[in-house]
Amino acid sequence: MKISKSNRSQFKDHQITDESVFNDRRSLLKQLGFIGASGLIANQAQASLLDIFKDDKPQAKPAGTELRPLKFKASTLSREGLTPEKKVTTYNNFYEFGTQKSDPAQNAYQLSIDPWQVKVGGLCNNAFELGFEDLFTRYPLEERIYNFRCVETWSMVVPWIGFPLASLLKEADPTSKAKYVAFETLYRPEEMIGQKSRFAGGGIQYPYVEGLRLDEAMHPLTILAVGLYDKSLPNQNGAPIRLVVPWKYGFKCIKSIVSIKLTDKEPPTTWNISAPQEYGFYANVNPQVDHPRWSQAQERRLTTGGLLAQRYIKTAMFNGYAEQVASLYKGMDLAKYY
Ligand SMILES: Nc1nc2c(c(=O)[nH]1)N[C@H]1C(S)=C(S)[C@@H](COP(=O)(O)O)O[C@H]1N2
Ligand SMILES: [Mo]
Repeated sequence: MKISKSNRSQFKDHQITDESVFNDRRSLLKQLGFIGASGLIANQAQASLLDIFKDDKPQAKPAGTELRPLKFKASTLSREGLTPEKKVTTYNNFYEFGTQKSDPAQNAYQLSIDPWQVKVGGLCNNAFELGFEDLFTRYPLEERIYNFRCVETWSMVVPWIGFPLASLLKEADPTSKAKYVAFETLYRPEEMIGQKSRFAGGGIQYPYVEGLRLDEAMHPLTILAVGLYDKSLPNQNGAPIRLVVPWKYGFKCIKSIVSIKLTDKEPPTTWNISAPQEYGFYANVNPQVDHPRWSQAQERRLTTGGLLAQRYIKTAMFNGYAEQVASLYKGMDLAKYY
């Protein structure tokens, strides 16, 4: 997310070096207006074009992340078009383990997730705690196949396993004063190099914090995920429990949660603290409201595992979930409340 205009465009991450694909990619970049229609590329431009193909190689599954099969009710949606598991688990944003997409898969094995404790409290009648085992057994698990759209413009389709956040909040029984829900990630610098070193952690504030309005949190599409692709979450994807709000940009989906608190005030959120002009509290996916440094009109969908492992598609309002969630924002100026 710390992308400077000059040399780190959102199209930096490609896994392809094959020349035929390179040509394909060139025509795509041309369509997008990245290179001149003449097809002539100046040396410097060519160098930076080559640069955008170089990283993003899949990493080997790290030792130390023990995944377990989960019992869940399978989704009835088609599994066609899912982003491959390997991509989902090796191309990550989790700044606690470094700022490069490949860093979390390499470093997150250092996080110990069992035992784990999630505190649920604040403005509610029934504060409680969940231990590691509770995360997988307290509420019935179901699979949810969701579009996942990062504010940086890449996107995936992920088969999550989890339970509605509403199930947990109903158990907490919010008081009438509760208007928001505040979330917090684990703070454990001994195991998280990004928390230990400001440089490794990209200079953001830790612990990572996020928040939702109570009605957003209670919405049936909002889940707490404990798994993906039939198994418990790999550490790099936010083990043992993370938030998934499919109509919002990915940074709302806070990972490795230890605290869920009902509040009466809008909670501070990490990326909003870091760059308030760029990242708002709402962060609803909206192709009409551009990021100050790039357009949000389209996205790079990471698809099959082949050479052409991505394609550019139009970004949909509320990430394709407008029918279900647009009513939450009736009458709100979405350019102001971005
Ligand atoms: N604690 C924490 N949660 C986080 C982040 C992070 O850096 N730290 N990154 C966010 C961002 S920007 C995105 S896009 C998603 C990425 O989730 P994924 O790696 O499972 O695809 O996690 C979000 N949750
Ligand atoms: Mo993101």
